[in-house]
Amino acid sequence: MSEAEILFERRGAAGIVTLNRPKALNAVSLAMVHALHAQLADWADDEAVTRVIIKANGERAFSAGGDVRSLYDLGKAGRHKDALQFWADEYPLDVAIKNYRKPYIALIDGIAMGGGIGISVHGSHRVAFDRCSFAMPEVSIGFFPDVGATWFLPRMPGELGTYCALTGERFNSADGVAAGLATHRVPSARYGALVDGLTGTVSVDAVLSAFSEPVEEGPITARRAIIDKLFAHDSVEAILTALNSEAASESNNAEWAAKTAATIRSKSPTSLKLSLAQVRFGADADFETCMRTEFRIVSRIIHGHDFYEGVRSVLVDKDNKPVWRPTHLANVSDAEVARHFAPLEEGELAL
Ligand code: QUE
Repeated sequence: MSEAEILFERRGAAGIVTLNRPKALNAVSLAMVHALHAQLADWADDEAVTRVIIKANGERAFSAGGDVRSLYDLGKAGRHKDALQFWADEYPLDVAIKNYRKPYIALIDGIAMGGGIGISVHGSHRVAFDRCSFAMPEVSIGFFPDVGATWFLPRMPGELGTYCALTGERFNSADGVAAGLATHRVPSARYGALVDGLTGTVSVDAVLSAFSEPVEEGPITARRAIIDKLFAHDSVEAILTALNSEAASESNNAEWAAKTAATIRSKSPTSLKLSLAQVRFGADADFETCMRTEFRIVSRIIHGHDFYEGVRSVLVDKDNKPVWRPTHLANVSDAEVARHFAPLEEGELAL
């Protein structure tokens, strides 16, 4: 690494990880995946370290996801195997965090999307500060909600996970706690004091309880009843039909339903159908099955069209005018969805 993209230090009883790529919104690179996984393994066996804290440098982001632009370049250059290595190494890191035997505390005070959620939400403790903005926006870039979303989305209350996957909408700190993305809510003014508290020997739960504040109702949670009703369907088309009829009604959710339907219609049809299938599949699957399934999906998606078109429109040309292929939901067959979930001929995810 040229400048260290990720920093490690021990302070008191804590191993502290600091994401240090603020100009790239701390997007997770392959080097960061390797360094973090190795450091977690070291600290697991280090008796002086009783807890791990992960935080980020920069004002705007905890972590805006994976290094999607590099993966786009590799795929475009025909180097699919090299691209796949990123996810082959990232997903086992997410598993290691989920199975970590010491408290793993993510301090989130900014954007946490995609891969950034992967290195936070699977930890035992996740603190949402004032500037928190959680999202799984992969349907916007022709990708799919990965890093364990197959596991955590169906475990959100009601249909919040389905809503999160299909709209890519941002959850603020209040909605993040309600959805289970975060476990605690702490004001940003107390960030430094919380870090100091967590480096001592007082138990992590006791420190977090002392700093935590009650959570108000967030804008998404305020729509829980209608989200649960309209997003319960098992096809994207049926969800859109339900949103459209709500939009045509006299209800005070009509305007919201129209906007939400328009948001979903702008996303990759293939990504939408994959996402809904993941959320339904993951409800009854264990974590490692979910991660293996995601590796199957990504192994197919990098040979498709929409990932490149999505990244082009959002991150390369920034015209936000993707031309998806297929263009319409009706042209994404069940067989095409099933093909993404099917066992790999070779090279299943090694866990
Ligand atoms: C949807 C996404 C991502 C996104 C934008 C979307 C995503 C991602 C990034 C991103 C942002 C800034 C960076 C970077 C990546 O943006 O997954 O490297 O510097 O990683 O609409 O899924």
